[in-house]
Amino acid sequence: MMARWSQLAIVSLFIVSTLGLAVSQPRDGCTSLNRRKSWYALSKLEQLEYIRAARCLINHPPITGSVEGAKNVWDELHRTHIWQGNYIHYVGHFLPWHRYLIRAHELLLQRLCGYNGAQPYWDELGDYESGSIHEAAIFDPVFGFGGDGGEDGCVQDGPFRDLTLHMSRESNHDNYCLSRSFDQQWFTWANRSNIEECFVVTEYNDAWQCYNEFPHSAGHAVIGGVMGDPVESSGDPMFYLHHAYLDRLWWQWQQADEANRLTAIGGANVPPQSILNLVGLHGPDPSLVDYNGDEGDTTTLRHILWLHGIVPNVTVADVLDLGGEVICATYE
Ligand SMILES: *[C@@H]1O[C@H](CO)[C@@H](O)[C@H](O)[C@H]1NC(C)=O
Ligand SMILES: *[C@@H]1O[C@H](CO)[C@@H](O)[C@H](O)[C@H]1NC(C)=O
Ligand SMILES: [Cu+2]
Repeated sequence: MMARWSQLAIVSLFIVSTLGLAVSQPRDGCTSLNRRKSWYALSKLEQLEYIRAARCLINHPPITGSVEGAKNVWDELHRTHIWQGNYIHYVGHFLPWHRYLIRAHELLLQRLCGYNGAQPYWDELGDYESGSIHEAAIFDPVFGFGGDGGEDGCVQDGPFRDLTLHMSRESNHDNYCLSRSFDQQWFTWANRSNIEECFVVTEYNDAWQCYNEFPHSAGHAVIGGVMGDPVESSGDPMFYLHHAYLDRLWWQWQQADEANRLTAIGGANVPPQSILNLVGLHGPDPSLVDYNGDEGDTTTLRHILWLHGIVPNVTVADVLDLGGEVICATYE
């Protein structure tokens, strides 16, 4: 099932020696950048504070009033990813949509839960190069997200071991545990050469597919369980640290040619049927096909990013500059 994540091999003969530094300047209406750091760059107190805020979302009453069955804000966030799961993946707006979802999550932590920090990311390359997924400190039961699933698949320890998920592909009234199934073999996908191959791709429409394939798939597949499901994966709090990591890679790519890549977009809006079949997704819900503001099956700057009213609608153009008003962030 993990192999489902692997698609569209992009092979490059180029290797670069440096991935560049992800630093951005605040622009427009963004006055104070959210400084997003590696989990491992946070102090122990900052780690505990993030976990407190993440747990707060799980205990916070729903805010939209429009997600049927939602018992808390976590359910609402989970649902927006599930509901649109068939057409925010394997499409040109894959990276922008997830960038905005990360921002929404960061804003909710700050506004609803008094979190003063920024969204951290999981340094997957660092953990891959230093050893086994089973040893990675980000899965610490106290200063991390708890570890692997047990015999029943459910996470056994840490701050999210009691997390009950209510949203699934089938229902808004489900009850299932946060599961994981660590599998070291997929961690190789997180390797440096896979990242370097994507970094040297010049066209956005090739680059997003490259990042999607191995750097993105690695984190989902190596954790497995809920994270191993393309649609339900956002039920695991690790999802946001994984996607922030991916977003940082994309931002590094954008920064390598800011003159062109702060407006670079493209790709299909509707995933090819062959991929939908392979990953177990189905075609777009007809009621939502026209939701995105594009005139045809190509993602443009006008494409609407919609998060179920959790945060206001924005367009792809609004999120391409990480230091702009909407995202207002930098990666360290
Ligand atoms: C990196 O992973 C790819 C598979 O995604 C593999 O083909 C390649 O050999 C790996 N490279 C290294 C240096 O481990
Ligand atoms: C946001 O976008 C969605 C999808 O296009 C649309 O259904 C909804 O009405 C929009 N919301 C607002 C407030 O414009
Ligand atoms: Cu996703």
